Amino acid sequence: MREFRIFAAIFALIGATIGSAQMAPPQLFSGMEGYTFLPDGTAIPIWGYGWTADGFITLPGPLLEYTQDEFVQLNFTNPSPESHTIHLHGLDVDQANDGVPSTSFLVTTGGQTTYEFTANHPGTFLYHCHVTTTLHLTMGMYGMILVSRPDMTLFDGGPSYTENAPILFSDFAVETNMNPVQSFPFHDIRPDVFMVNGASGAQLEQSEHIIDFEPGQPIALRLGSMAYSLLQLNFPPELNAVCYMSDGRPVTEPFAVENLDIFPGERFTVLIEPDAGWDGYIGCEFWNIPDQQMDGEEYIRVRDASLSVYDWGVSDPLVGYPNPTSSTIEWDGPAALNVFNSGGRLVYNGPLRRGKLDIVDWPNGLYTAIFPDGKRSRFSVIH
Ligand SMILES: [Cu+2]
Repeated sequence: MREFRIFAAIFALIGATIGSAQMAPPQLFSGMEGYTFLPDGTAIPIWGYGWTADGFITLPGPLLEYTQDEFVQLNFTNPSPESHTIHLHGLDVDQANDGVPSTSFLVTTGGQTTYEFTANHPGTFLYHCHVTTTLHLTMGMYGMILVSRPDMTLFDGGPSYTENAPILFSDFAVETNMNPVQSFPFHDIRPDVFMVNGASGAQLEQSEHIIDFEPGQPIALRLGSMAYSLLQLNFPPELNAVCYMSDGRPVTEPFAVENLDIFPGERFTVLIEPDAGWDGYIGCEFWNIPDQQMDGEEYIRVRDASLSVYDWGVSDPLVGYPNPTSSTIEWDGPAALNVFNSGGRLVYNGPLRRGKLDIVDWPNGLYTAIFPDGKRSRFSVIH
C-alpha cells in the first residue's frame, strides 16, 4: 500500500510537470510591418503583437487568458527594428516585470524576455507597449488580458456567468498610422477611426463580432479601453446590464447600468442577461476629450442566438460582385432573391434583371441574399 502511494506521488509529480510544460503560454512577438483594413478595404499600417506560432501581428494583439492564481510566464521576443516592452496594465506585478522601460528594461531588436507574475486577482486587464507610449500604442501595440475563475463566477462570492465577451475599444488617426515618423507632436493626434476589437462600421456586423446569447444565460462583457477618446456606452434596458467590476476589482455595490463612461486605460465587467428574442445594439460613442465633442459612433450587436439563422456559412455561398458595392451587385445564375439586412429584416423580395440588383438607394450595411435554391450570398453596401 505504501509503495502504491509513492508510485502515485511520482506519477502525480510527472503529470504536473508535463501539464505545466503544456500550459506554458505561446510566445508573443512584436512586429512593425502589419496591416489592418478599414470597412472600405483600405489597408492601414500597424505595429503590434502576434503569436510567434502564427507569424503575423493583429489589431488588437492576441487575447491573453489566465486562470486565477496561475503563475504566468509570458515569453516575448522582438525581431522588429525598434525596442518594445509589454506593460501589464492593472495587474499586480513587481517592478521588474511591469514593462516600463525607465524602471525595468527594454526588449531591444533581436532581444527576448519572459515576464513573470502570479495572476492573483480575477478580472479584466490590458497590456501595451511602454516605449514612446503614445506612438507605439496608437500604432496598435495593445491587447486585453482576462483572468478568470474555473468555477465561472466573476470573483469569490460573485455572480455566475456562462461566457466571456472580451470587448476592447481603441482608435487611431489614419494620417499618423500612414506616416508615423511625421506624427509629432503627439497631442495633435486626433483619431478618425474608432474600433471595437479592431473592427468598425459594417465589419461589426460580421458574425465574429456579434454577441449571440441564449436567454437566461448571463454573459460577462469584459470592457476595456485603449482609445484616446472617452467612451460613452449606452446599454438598452432589454439587456438588463449590471456592472460588477471596475479596474480588476469588484465594485462595492453592483449597479444597473444604462450609460457607462470608460476613460483611456479603464476596464469594467458588466453582466448582461438580455430579454428572450432581443436583437439590438450597444451604442458606443467616442468623445474627443479636450474638445468634448463626439467624433465617432460604433455599435455592438447583441442577438438572441435563435435569430442567427441567416448567418454566413449555413449553406453554399454564392459570390456576388463587386463586393462591397455602391451601385449594383450581380450574381451568375439566379433570377430572384430575398435580401435581409443585418437586423434580420427582409428588405428586398423579387426578381433580378440580368442577374443584377440595384442598391444605389440602400443604406450602408451588411446584407444577406438568399436565392430560390437555398444558396446564400453576403455583401456590403458602402456609399
Ligand atoms: Cu513598442
